[in-house]
Amino acid sequence: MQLLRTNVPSLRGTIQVPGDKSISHRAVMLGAIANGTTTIANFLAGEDCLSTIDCFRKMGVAITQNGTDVIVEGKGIEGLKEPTEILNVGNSGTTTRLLLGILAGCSFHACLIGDESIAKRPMARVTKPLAMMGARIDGRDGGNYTPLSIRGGHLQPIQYHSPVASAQVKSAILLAGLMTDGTTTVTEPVKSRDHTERMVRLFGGKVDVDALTVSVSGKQQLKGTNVYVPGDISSAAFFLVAGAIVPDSEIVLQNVGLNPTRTGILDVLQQMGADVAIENIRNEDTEPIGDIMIRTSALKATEIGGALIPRLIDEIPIIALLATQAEGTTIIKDAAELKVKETNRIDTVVSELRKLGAHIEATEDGMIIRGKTPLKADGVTVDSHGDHRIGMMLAVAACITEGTMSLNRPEAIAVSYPTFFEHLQILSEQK
Ligand code: SPQ
Repeated sequence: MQLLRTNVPSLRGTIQVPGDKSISHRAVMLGAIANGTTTIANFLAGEDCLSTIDCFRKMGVAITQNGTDVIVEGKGIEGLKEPTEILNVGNSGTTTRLLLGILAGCSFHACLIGDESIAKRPMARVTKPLAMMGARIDGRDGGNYTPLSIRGGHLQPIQYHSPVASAQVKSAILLAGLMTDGTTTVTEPVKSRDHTERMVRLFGGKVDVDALTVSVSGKQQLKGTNVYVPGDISSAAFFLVAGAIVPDSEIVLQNVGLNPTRTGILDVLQQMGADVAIENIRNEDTEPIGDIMIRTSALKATEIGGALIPRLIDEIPIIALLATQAEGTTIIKDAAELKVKETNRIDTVVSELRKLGAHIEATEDGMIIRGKTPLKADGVTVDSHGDHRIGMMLAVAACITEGTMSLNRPEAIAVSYPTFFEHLQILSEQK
């Protein structure tokens, strides 16, 4: 349990948020199946990405991690070894699903296990298409839940129409596709984040993209390379919202990843009238990076749905808080995927923000928030429910809350942003 700082007078200063979680996972995974050495700079040394490193070490890959610097000695696409231990994915959905894609192409047996939250997250969305390609996968509920066991190898390419816009589904199939003899394609209903596609190209591979369809051919040889991981826009989002709603604030976030499949939060801030500016855009051919400045401003409600949702899916908890401080009714729809994240994020956002007096209700595929509402707490205990994004949202909520409040299970935040409370402290100390 941690006492949170409430009623913060202002947040001012410049910080660099840690490296992008999605890109850090992929850099280790592609580094492991590439030939030769990969160096990764600004790696996210959060618990999720450390789980990915641990799983690949158990398959014989030499990986040196020194803070945010990582060196992966790639074994080539057929060089992974059958693990003698169970692979523990911890709290990480990305590790579980992308790893299954790679294991589907390996002619050996492996077992995967994770924490309590992972045990509730649906895996059939990847185990079904991977089984269609030829992998033998079993687990609870016919291979839908961990613990899972997989025996891969001899895969056939597929043409797969995914029922959900999910980068994890797309990536698992594309990674398996790299280990077939033909061309694998994945078509999504709406475009999801494209870090896997960009990173396969960075490792010298070929990926074709035609609107919502992505194709890879098998047996490509990937070459080890140098990867610089941009700051995580999903982590930056907490300070973007804090800068917009805490009085008298001005925050600069340097080196933030600006991949257009991830920048929905910036569109929403602009739609709601926030004072936000993007500067110094660079590195546009691989993963674009820039600096973002945000100041306190008056906000108006908005509607969020459709193709915007995959571009901000992980930011919805903090956007819900933002909406409590906007004039009018904000509607978030088409976001039923929130129910299968680390927690059911529709339920956890609504129940926790209500404890602070927010006018928020759950719908089948999102939420409705009426603002502007002053938040109040009288010794209230809020709960991350073991979900990093819920924990950080509540710590930002505390900054604009009158009274006193504590956070249960704050340790969940280390999954994606181990220095979150340090950064909050730095910004609240500057005048
Ligand atoms: O890795 P995990 O646990 O699934 O993490 C989350 C998060 O909030 O950090 C989701 F809970 O991010 C996912 C994201 O929601 C990371 C991700 C990726 O790196 O490919 C893609 C998204 O999931 P999905 O299911 O839409 O593909």
